[in-house]
Amino acid sequence: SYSFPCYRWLVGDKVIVELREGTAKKISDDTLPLEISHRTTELLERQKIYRWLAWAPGIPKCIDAKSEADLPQDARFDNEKRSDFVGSLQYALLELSLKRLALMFGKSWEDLKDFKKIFWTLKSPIAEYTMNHWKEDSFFGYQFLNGSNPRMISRCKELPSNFRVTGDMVQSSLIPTTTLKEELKKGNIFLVDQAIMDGIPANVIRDKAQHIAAPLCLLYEHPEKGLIPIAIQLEQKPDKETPIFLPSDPPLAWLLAKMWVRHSEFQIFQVLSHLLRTHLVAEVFCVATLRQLPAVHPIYKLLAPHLRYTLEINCRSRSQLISSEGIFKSVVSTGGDGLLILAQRGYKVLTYRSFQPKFDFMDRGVTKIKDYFYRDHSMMLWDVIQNFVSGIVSLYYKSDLEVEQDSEIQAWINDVAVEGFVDLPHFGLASELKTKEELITLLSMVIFTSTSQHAATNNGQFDWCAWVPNTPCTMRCPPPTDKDAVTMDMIMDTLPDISQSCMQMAITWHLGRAQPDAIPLGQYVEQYFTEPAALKVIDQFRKELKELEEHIIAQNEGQELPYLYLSPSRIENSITI
Ligand code: OYP
Repeated sequence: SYSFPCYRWLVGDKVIVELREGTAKKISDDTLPLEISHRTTELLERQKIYRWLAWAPGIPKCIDAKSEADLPQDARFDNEKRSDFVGSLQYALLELSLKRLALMFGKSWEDLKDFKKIFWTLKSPIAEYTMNHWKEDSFFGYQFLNGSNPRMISRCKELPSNFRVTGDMVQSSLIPTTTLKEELKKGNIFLVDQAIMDGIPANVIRDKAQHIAAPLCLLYEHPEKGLIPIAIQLEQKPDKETPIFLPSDPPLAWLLAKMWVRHSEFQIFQVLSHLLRTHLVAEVFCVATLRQLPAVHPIYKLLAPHLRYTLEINCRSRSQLISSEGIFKSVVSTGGDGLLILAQRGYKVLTYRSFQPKFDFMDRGVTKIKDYFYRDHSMMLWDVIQNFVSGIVSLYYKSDLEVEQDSEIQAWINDVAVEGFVDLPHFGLASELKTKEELITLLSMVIFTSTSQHAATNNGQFDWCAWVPNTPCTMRCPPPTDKDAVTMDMIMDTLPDISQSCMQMAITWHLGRAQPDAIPLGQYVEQYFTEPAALKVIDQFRKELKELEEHIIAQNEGQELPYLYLSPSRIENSITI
């Protein structure tokens, strides 16, 4: 069975979709009037079934469906996937014996070690590592490079005017022979600025107001300790009393300041990096592809396997996760109005450029920072994917002119740029494709985003979030203003309550665990292409992925904290979860 229609067959004067042996064809390659009219008929039919919907203003458009039940059969999970998906969250709650704990609304844990009570059946080696090391500054720093949200950190050349750190404050964190000024110049100072959280309305859960802050965190690439935080401010607009938290502060104050940064990370990670930048972006290409490219088109055949199940998972997340009564509303601080406002802010500043790893790392000034495995693996994966895309595109397009004259491809890019990414003048993606190179870059971005980037953000979420104090999904008290007044009771009343912690654990497991029916990157189980030249390009792609796999495995051997989210065998071929 195929997810999306894939063959076309001529029987007398009838065309039967689903059953066509043979070669991919652009519109200019089809010569028989019947073939050409079939392309049109097929697209008209598809455009009736797959329609754009603005689910909310100011975010990408999506598929017009009230729930997954409205989707055509071709876009649905198969039975195995469906029962696994539905069963897995139930299983997590049961298995953790969270059922009873999950009902403890509003009840705080008594001590940090109590979080262990939900941490005994479902575990992962990195989640356990997190539990044992989460308080360490270098572990905190490491997560900005190789955690689930590895794109927040930028080189800091000059301190922002609203972040009043002085050289004296941070001197004791630096090696003695240097100064903050000198390190800023040398490029060893980095900034995580969570300004986008500023003023986001916080959720109210069971009548209790939750809290949100918009921290700034300064980091230093220490020659021995690696990347470490050296100063944290929890507000964007400081007044005289706004503290700057430092590693030399009372330990609980410093720990709580770091938790506030990690709490903002959770929101930005889930709503912007994960939902917006992978799920919703991939959906735009999915809808445009189904509406504008007939099944016989080479670019349809190239993309279809990378778009499998994305419509259904996104429908489920709109109806159960981010809806007004969904899981976000019941346990996350940006649930309610906040998450849409946050997504709209993130959408406004999206750039096509930032989806291309090379530019992303250059623009953030992080091309030299050490042990940035996410960066290194992303760059290698991009090259392998681009090589593959280039091989396929070159089989079907002999010149730039052939791209420019492919009316179906032009309708496709127009649908993407004008309909999907509606009202996004600064996105930087033109509504026409003029060259092979532009087409290759765009298709590489689509495949990279729906495979590698999704894996890098999604697959580690249990590892980094299962130990709830390391990445809290909500905060129940306002940020501290007096460093000397931070107590353990205050921390416990701030962190997620028992029931919220259970949900965080269960959902991140549900989404982050390896999917039982996963098809790994480059495995084309459903054979869309049949011609030998295309199969050869696919073979080469697999070969290069295998070499990359071996490289990554070798690099990680014996590492205490391995980075395996981007090893090709663990990357799914499309966004299915
Ligand atoms: C859809 O199975 C999805 O009924 C997950 O999300 C969970 C449900 C529905 C509901 C549970 C069920 C699929 C795909 C996605 C995405 C991006 C955002 C992820 C946010 C995760 C938030 C975790 C919250 C922890 C408290």
